[in-house]
Amino acid sequence: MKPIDLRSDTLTQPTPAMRKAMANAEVGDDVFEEDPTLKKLETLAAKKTGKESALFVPSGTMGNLVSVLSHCQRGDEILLGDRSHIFLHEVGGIAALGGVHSRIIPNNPDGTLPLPLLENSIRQSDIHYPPTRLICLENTHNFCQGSPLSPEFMDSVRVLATKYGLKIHLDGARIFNAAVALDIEVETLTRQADSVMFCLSKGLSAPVGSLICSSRQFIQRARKFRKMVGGGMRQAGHLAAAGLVALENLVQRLKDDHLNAKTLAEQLALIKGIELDQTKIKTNIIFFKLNHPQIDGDTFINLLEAKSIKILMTDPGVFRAVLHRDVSREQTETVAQTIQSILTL
Ligand code: TLP
Repeated sequence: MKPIDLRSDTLTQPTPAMRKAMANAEVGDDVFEEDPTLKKLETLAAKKTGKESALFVPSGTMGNLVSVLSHCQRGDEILLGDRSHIFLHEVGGIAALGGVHSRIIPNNPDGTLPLPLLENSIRQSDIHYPPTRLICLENTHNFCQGSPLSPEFMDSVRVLATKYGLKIHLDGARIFNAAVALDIEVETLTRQADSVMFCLSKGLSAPVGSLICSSRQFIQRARKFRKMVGGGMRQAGHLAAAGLVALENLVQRLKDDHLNAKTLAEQLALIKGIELDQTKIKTNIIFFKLNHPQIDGDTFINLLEAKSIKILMTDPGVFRAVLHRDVSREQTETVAQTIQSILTL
């Protein structure tokens, strides 16, 4: 039996329409900037985020790295949340490869950053200090229950950034989930950022790829850094073709994933041994804690695997389930029932 795999929305398989578009894509050499399909995708991405220009990169991690490299010099400091993907899950690339210093600020549970603390963390000019250059935000905020950040929060950070001459980079790996959850245009969430990275290979189901969107000048710099880190691609239009299908046809269906997440969260919250605040579930990501006298985290994962269900343990006793296109409404019910039966053994 094919497992119900809730470990991530990165697991989504390309749709039949994507496979067809990929096979038939008109392509060229993108290092020579001659791939028509890739150019079409970059133009569409720039339009959707309200930016002048865009650059296709193989992954979200490379997108964030290249963006930070394009904003910062070695020795610069950036401000970012302690639960942010860039800080937690990108192998410290910005420090290792860019010499960029991270100043972390505890995220609020909804993924925002406390504004007074953010402001206090901006360095004064002093011989002892690295210069603060950039604020990084994440929307939706993966490790804060997939929370969408509001345009109002983005506006407040913009005010601060402008006051102190800082730039804003937005890790918008799941920015389309945020826009769909808030029922607003993506542009409303990206206009305050100087650069934004979003992913095609998560809930949008494309097999590969992310985009960096920003000003023409920034994208020129980013193109050079992408080449430096080995991300210059050749007939990448085959990949871009799937991305076009994603942006044109698969955005609105993210609502189904959000609805499934809400339903699953409601059911899980009723199960004894599970700690979950279902009111916090706004998109496709659910985090919950296990609090059971006999079953520890590893045992729980193994019992679920034995029933062909996969979820991630992100910390001891803390689990993440991500809803996506390859998990149906019926399967979410199976998941809830299975967890209930495991925990009432
Ligand atoms: N996140 C992955 C894991 O790395 C945790 C996942 O399964 O959620 N920004 C955010 C907010 C992300 O969630 C991710 C991937 C990335 C960047 C990096 O994207 P990729 O995996 O394409 O490098």
